[in-house]
Amino acid sequence: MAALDLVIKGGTVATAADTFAADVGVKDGRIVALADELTGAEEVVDAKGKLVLPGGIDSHCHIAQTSSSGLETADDFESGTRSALCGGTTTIIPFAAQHRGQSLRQVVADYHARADGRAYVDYAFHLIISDPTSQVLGQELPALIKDGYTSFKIYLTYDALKLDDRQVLEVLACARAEGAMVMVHAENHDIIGWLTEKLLAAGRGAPKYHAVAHAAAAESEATHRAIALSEIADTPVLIVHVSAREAMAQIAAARDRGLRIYGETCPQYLFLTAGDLDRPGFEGAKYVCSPPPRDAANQDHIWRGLANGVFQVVSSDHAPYRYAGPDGKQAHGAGMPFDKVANGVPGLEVRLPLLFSEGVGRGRITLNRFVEVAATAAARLYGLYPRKGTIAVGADADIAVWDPDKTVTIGHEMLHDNMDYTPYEGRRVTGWPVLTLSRGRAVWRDGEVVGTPGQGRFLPCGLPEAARPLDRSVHGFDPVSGAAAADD
Ligand code: DUC
Ligand code: ZN
Ligand code: ZN
Repeated sequence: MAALDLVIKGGTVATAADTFAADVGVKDGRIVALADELTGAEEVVDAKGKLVLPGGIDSHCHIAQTSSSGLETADDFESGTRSALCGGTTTIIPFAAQHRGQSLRQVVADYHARADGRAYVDYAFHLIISDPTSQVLGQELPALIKDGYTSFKIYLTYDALKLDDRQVLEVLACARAEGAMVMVHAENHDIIGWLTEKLLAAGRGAPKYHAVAHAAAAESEATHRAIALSEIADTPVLIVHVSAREAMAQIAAARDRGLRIYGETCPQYLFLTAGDLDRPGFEGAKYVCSPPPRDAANQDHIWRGLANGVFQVVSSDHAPYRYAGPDGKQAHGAGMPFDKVANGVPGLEVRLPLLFSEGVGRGRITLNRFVEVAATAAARLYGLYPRKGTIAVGADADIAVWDPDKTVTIGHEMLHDNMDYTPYEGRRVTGWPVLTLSRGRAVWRDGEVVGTPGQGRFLPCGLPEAARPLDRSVHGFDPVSGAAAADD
């Protein structure tokens, strides 16, 4: 019997830290050897001229999710993970979303039922907490965190999801006590509501006004507030889907002060602008997402934040609502005002090719930084490292072999999700994975899906080091434990 199941031979391996020439040996779904020359494998993949990278982790995507307004996403665990693997992503972390009144335990069971037997690649769950009752925070959440659901998202906007500041503090206190990571959707609800009312009263309901209602100031105010609440509770937070310079500046300033504030951005803020919401007819609805894309100057700032470390992670925020159909952008009818248009854009499959092409290819970020924001950082932030997110002995053999010279013109018909459009139609990219392995099994090879639905497994997450409090009292009193602070 061969000592190795598979050797990836002659490629250039890149991790978040290093780039080096090595053969990669795989046995029983894990990486077991990295060496100049490996022999004795059942299968050999020739990776000469190719990059051998950790499979991507998409740590923010909406799959088989019921939105707060009752719409179902177009992608389920089969189509979502299929689309992911074709673009080199081997782990996804979607959401188990609580609606008010629901037991979190029941929500988790429900989302497992949606995923069971369907996924091509491995997955974990973040929780969405919209109803932080004493039962949820005192019992359900601590027990779920121990079971491997160690991150949750909270919202500062949307009627059905929004928490007030006091509720946020309670959630943060629970996260701190249990060691979980809190993700925050930071937009000021009342600013958006007020602007929306005024815009609609003035007859300005076209999709482009979505970007006016969701003003950059609404995002930066809420980001500032989330950071203040994080500091009060001494609990790190991760601000998701940051779109604009102003919110980015809040994160940078907090990090300069030594706070554990993390930032995520997404392809829509690097590649789209508010101008896309002004496409003819109702086409702009395809680009409605929150926060909205801004302008070219903001794109430049976001790229800089990626290069200089303000942002730790790039996720797709894949929120797939078709343009047509009963659960799509026009669910409330064609030409509906922007506040009735489902929020979100797809991007699971093209996240990494876009970022590689425009980031690494154009010298905006290094190859190692690409690996970090595409995979490694998410593994660390959400308690999956070092099993996922790197190429190292002992890690799962989740690997994408990239042809850095392959050019592809993105078009909806070549993608593998269940959508009826892509916001990146016609965009030409250079660099695409030619082979994707999930725990050592090929799932994508030379442009064909070769995996099987159901081979992906649920990943319980550990407690992330990144979620640890600073234990730095600024108040002389610890409001979470009730104790006088050590330096009091
Ligand atoms: N927030 C998300 O994270 N995704 C889609 C829409 C939204 O508001
Ligand atoms: Zn959000
Ligand atoms: Zn999202």
